[in-house]
Amino acid sequence: MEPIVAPVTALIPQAVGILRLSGERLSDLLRNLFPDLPETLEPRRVYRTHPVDQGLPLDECLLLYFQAPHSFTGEDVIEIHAHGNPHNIRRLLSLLHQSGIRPARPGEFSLRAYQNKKISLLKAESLHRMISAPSYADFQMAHQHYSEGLSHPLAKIQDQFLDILAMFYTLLDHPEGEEEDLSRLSLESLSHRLEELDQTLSSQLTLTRRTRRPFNGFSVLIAGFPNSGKSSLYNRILRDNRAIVSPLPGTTRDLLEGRLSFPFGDLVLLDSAGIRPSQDRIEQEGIRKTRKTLSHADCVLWVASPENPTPPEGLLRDSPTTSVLLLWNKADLTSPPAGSRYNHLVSARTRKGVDALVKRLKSLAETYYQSQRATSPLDSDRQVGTLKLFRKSLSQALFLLRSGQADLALSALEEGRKVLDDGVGSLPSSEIYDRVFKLFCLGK
Ligand SMILES: Nc1nc2c(ncn2[C@@H]2O[C@H](COP(=O)(O)OP(=O)(O)O)[C@@H](O)[C@H]2O)c(=O)[nH]1
Ligand SMILES: [Mg+2]
Repeated sequence: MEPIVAPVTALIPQAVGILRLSGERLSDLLRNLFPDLPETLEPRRVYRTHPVDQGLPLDECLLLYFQAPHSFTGEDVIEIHAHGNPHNIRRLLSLLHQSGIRPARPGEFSLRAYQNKKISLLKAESLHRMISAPSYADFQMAHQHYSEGLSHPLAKIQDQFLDILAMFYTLLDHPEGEEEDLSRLSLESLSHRLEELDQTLSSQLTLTRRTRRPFNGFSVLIAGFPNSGKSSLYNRILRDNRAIVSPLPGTTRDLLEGRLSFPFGDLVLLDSAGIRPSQDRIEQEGIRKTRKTLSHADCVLWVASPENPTPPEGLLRDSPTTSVLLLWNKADLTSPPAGSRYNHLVSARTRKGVDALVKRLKSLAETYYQSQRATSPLDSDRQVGTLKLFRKSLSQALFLLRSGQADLALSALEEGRKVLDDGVGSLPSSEIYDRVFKLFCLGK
């Protein structure tokens, strides 16, 4: 396949930056840039090498070679370890492009691994989840799916289903009229097993819905009226100046996302557009997103301030999946009205109360991750879609079976088999990149 290259490490100042290359004729294409490499590279060897551009030494690198098919992608793969200055890495990338090695798309290495049958579709998705897992426990579960293909929930369901399908075929093969009672009994037990499978699907989907929240981690939404100090608080909690703070209402329009990483898992902090009637189309869209996120976030911090002391009636709902904390901000200016019930008094300006708030959030996040520990959800939305579609065929088959139409029930199950086959690993190649690999990170 066409040679490709991508940085595996982020383009930030760091000790080592790694580039990954895959495809045909790699060592020929590298000859000009790395003239001190031997004519033929030995597989699984590390070379110390000095890239040059028009006689000018560029850097000192380590180079590793994996020969096809014994590599991640199944093609020839080369990894170059250079000094991790982002400008250096960009320069090497650009010279590699000039040598005829094009930039890889995100996820393209994994796509090739899949196309060359080095990993299954499920494995590819487990790998993606391993990389983006918001906690170590989640990483471990994804790794379990990755390393033991059969323990993957989708593969287990497929296994269970194929057993039932085989049982159905055996029953239908039974000559008509013979041992009718047995046949009727067996059809009943078949329905029973399909019902059990449907139950498994239902709990798997509920479990996944609960654990795969939209923000990949314990999410905390900062919401409130405009100018209450949401963006200031966001910056304070993240100890960063990412969100624009201004006395003009309507400054924050999109959801901003920041992460705090704790040993037990990540906390995803979201800054949002203040809720108010607005004529501005972009601001309206921001407010629509905020309202939607109010019910999806794991925790909502409602920020009130002297300008707007009362939270809106009915907008905030404490539910088993979303906890609400009421904050009084700008405590450096005034105290909340007597009798009001705020969980925390803070001042984003002086930082007063912010540490106590972070402590509270940390403890909520820890509880969240503890309750997720024993679960093994699906790895992707695509897998969720597969199960939902499969469940439709299953319900249809059950309905037909109960109304005595065994042949039609079998066709419905065959439909279901196709859906599962696709889900587990045989998507049409034209769709595969967009549906699976596009979401992966660069260099993977
Ligand atoms: N005195 C005081 N002013 C604050 C505090 N937090 C924010 N502000 C000010 O309130 C205004 C709005 O802040 P901003 O964070 O942009 O509010 P947002 O619209 O809710 O995101 C800015 O002028 C901030 O400097 C605070 O704790 N005390
Ligand atoms: Mg703001």
